[in-house]
Amino acid sequence: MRRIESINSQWFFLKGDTKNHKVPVKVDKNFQKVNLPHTWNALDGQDGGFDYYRGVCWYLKEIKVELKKDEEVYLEFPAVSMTADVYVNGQHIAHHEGGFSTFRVNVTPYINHGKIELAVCADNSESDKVYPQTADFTFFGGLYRGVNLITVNKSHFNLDYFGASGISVTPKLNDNGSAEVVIKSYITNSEGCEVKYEVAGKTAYGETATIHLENPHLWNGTKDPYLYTLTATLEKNGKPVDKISTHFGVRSFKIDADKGFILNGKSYPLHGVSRHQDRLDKGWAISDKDQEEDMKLIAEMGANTIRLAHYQHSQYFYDLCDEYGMIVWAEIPFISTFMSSDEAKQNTFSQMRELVLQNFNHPSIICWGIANEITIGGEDPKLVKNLMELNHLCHVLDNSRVTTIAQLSMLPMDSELNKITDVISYNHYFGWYMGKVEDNAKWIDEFHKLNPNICLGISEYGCEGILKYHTDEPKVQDYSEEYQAYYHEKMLEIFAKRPFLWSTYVWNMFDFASDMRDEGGVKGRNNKGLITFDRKIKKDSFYIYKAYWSDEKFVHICSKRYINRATKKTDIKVYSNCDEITLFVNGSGIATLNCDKKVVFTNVELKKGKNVIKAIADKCIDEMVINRVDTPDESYILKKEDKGNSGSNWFDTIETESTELVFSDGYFSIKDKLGDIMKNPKGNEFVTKMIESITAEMSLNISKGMMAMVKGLTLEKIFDMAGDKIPKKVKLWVNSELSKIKK
Ligand code: ADA
Repeated sequence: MRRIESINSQWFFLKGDTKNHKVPVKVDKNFQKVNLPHTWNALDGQDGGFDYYRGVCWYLKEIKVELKKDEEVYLEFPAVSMTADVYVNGQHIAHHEGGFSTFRVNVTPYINHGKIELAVCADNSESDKVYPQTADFTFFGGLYRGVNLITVNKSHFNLDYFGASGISVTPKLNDNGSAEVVIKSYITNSEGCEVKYEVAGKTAYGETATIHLENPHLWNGTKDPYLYTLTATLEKNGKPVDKISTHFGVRSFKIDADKGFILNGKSYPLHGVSRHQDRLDKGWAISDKDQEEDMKLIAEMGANTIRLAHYQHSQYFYDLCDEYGMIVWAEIPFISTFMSSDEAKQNTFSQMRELVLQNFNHPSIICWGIANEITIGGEDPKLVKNLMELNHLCHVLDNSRVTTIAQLSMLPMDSELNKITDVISYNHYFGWYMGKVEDNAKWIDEFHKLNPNICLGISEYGCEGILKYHTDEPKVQDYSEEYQAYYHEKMLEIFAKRPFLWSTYVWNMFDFASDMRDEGGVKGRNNKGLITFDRKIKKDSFYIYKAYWSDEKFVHICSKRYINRATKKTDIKVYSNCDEITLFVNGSGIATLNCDKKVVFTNVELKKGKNVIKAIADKCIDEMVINRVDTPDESYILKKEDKGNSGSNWFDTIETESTELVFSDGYFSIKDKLGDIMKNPKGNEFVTKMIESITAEMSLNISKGMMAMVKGLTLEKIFDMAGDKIPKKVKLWVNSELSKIKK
């Protein structure tokens, strides 16, 4: 019978490559001892500067293998970032591209005197054929999900097919409420073998079998995530030689352009969050306990769906989603930068094949996401073809789920790209990168009117919230905890009135590492999380979601970290799912107000010095301390230098005589891609200075990495994205300056 052993302790790790990329056979002083899961970027991948080590590293281990008669042994890699080469006893035996999926290698032929000398070369350097190419997150390198040794009989459930489990289960719910469970298993060395399935007291035989469930207990989202366990036993000449089991759930779903998401025949509005798999000081090398903590926090808030962005997450997390009843959007990292080569296209196919085949049995997963903001660099016909083929592949591999895509906010509403996948979604940041939060409502309504038959979701929305910044007057891009909370209040109001949206996903549940970033005085981090990177602090915005989505009673006083206030009176905002809240200030009850998710006690008087504020509802209580001071506490306001604002009024200094955009052959214009202009030395000089001035004027920090992401865009598109923040005269001036530079 199969034995699975995790071989995570006592590896030898070499940061960097060997001379001439020679496979290391001996451990020398340059190696260090590490345990898996491991990444070499745990610290440099989160500290900013876009300078984390991206390259080759080596992992060595001697593994003792004891095989009984008729046994074989596999190494299982649940993920190696980003590409892997596996060597045994110095011989190259496997190559894998893509940093998020499982692959296995049969190492039986290489056993030498009861052991194998294993060397794994992991490489997260920039690649022109493996996705992701560029994206707003750190690509942590390493054996970050550990390694397993699987010993099996020569006859076994297949381990060689795209990392899949060797068994697929497709439950189909009939109209009369009964279900057929179609099971397929894949056997290696099947002569003389028979497969026996057992589930819910029923037994069936054959590589393919169907089990009828007369009255199935449904997997019904967070309300009742009931899971069946199917056991498959492989018998050879009447004796069991291999055994595996898998969970599955019986459910049906539909997505309707008007009614939204329907689970098991009933409306089930999807509201949730996106999750990245990293955390503070660990990068992607996280533990099962870390994953459980993530899930508990998401469940506490009352989300019922998770977009597992932007790549395949660990099996353990999909299992947790099944158990908690989360509806899951699973995707591959076909993100931001399109690579037009055939090799790169094949990589999208292989990552998708692995995602679908490895995760086929999870009832939580309802859609395969084929790409994210992939039109940043424009709409190349080759890109359209790649997307269509990828979409087709998903349907060939799995006709029980739908396909989706996360579109760039700027993608025109009538784009052909909205007709490829079964359902679509848009990433929108109105109220953060551009425009006002209210613009989201306008955009959604217009889209729905124009495309009444397209199922629309919002795959990303969010804004930064940094715990040290506070204000009484929240404004776009002030990075305060208060603006973030206000923004999410508005988004929830907008969604509540638009039940046709098939799903909505906050970007993001947790702050995450993006070494290229430098925003709001925090280097290397995207601060759009509702919870901090270390998972320790729930920001105010977490609680407005809890008020909308959770039945677990609570009260939460907002702006608790805004301790020092220089006003005699202040407003106290409370988020709660209780109906009535009483506020106490320094021991006296000052008012009891009705609460509908949120209530504001206005003009609450503060005495000098310490004030204790309590909010009470039913059995719930929350407390805060405000310190009334004489002068405003400057530390609550983001400093101009941290924003990258030079204080210049550069826009005012621009003078141009052009009154219209002129384009001449052989000369640059704003219709050229940023990257192309920058390849020309004069163009590069002009554009670099121009971008520096514009970003300073607009209080933005744009790092090298961010530049890399937009280099495929024309300047015209970049200006469009900035909307009316960049005056027309600036566009005219930039175009006329470019028109003086010969191509
Ligand atoms: C994009 C992208 C995300 C995310 C976001 C942001 O929409 O899809 O990966 O990082 O931008 O925060 O700007």
